[in-house]
Amino acid sequence: MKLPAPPSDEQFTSRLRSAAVAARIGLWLGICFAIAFVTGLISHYAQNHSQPIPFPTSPSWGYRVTQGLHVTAGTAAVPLLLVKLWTVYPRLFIRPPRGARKLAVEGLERASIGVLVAGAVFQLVTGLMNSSQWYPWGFSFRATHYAVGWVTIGAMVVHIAVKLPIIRHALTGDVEDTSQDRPTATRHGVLTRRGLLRTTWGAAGLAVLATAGSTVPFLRDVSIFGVRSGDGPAGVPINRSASAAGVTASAVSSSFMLTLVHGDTTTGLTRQDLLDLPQRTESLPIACVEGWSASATWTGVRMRDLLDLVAAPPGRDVVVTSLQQRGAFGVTVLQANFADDDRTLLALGLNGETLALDHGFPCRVIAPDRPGVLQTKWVTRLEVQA
Ligand SMILES: Nc1nc2c(c(=O)[nH]1)N[C@H]1C(S)=C(S)[C@@H](COP(=O)(O)O)O[C@H]1N2
Ligand SMILES: [Mo]
Repeated sequence: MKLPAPPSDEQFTSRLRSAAVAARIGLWLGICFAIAFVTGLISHYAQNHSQPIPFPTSPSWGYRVTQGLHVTAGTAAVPLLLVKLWTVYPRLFIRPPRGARKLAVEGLERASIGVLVAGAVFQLVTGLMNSSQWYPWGFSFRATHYAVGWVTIGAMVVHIAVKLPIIRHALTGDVEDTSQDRPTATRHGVLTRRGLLRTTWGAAGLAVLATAGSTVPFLRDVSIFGVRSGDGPAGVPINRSASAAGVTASAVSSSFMLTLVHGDTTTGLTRQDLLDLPQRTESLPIACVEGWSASATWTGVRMRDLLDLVAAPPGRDVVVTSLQQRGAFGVTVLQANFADDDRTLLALGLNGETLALDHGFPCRVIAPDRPGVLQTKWVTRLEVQA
């Protein structure tokens, strides 16, 4: 049996597959990846236990904006990447040059593009799967997405450097310019180059609208990708329910106690004890790493007031333990600057209602400018670190 021969680049004749088109889409793709990279670094840092430079607690909506941008930029990149790959993939089939040196240079360049494409596809696919809470893989999403982010950005910088002369020529010239096209790319189709670009911007714009809806309230109705943009108790979405976390029985148990620990000092508080302490109300968003966010008004005890009960000095990290036994979010670190911020609460109520079981009843952490994943629910123990 004879394998079919690979196509030759001459068989690809559409004049839409042009450097003039690829560079224009590539520019916006590059912008999206740069935004996703920078906001990704911020999110990764915000989730580190140890923060040599404290992550700021202001503005309270900072993480909401950076993480919303992260997921939106990634989603917008999906149609851009698909069209970009379509315009350039025939170049894969251009016959390799003769001569060892040229061949080596060409080989390296193609390898770097291979890394870039594989990395970009991996980031977009795992990112989208994560934001729809689908984790069929065995690896840590955060560590892998972070590492591949560096690799992808590195390969992107190499790619831009190598292609800079072509990019500059393409972007300063007219979109109809053909001077850098493959010789056979001359056939007119149903779309003009401008038409293809407009369609691509339209697709990216739709993707933005569809994701931004899970962050921007008035866009919520058009948000088909905003998986958890819908309602939960008190009008705030639920990330993981009490039953999924396996805490239903312990959370409603009459023997529930919040334990405060500082060195040798230990205090136990019931939910009624917490309600008897001075109550504060703060408007703070909950901003999930998966991109959705919601404004909310929380009522409860100021974290600093609780720490005062066990005579904890300022500047101490606090280890927060949840009733939740399984999963990675049962124990989190509330860094000192968050613990000491006046707006940080151990919330007992949400939007004027008693905190729902699924929102973390009997009590949960809510702090300004903090990744949702660290706003620990069903809190049972606060331990001040040395
Ligand atoms: N104990 C515990 N706390 C948790 C979680 C969890 O799975 N277990 N999920 C976190 C995540 S990822 C988010 S986004 C917020 C969501 O809070 P909500 O479900 O009240 O909206 O809770 C956080 N607190
Ligand atoms: Mo989350």
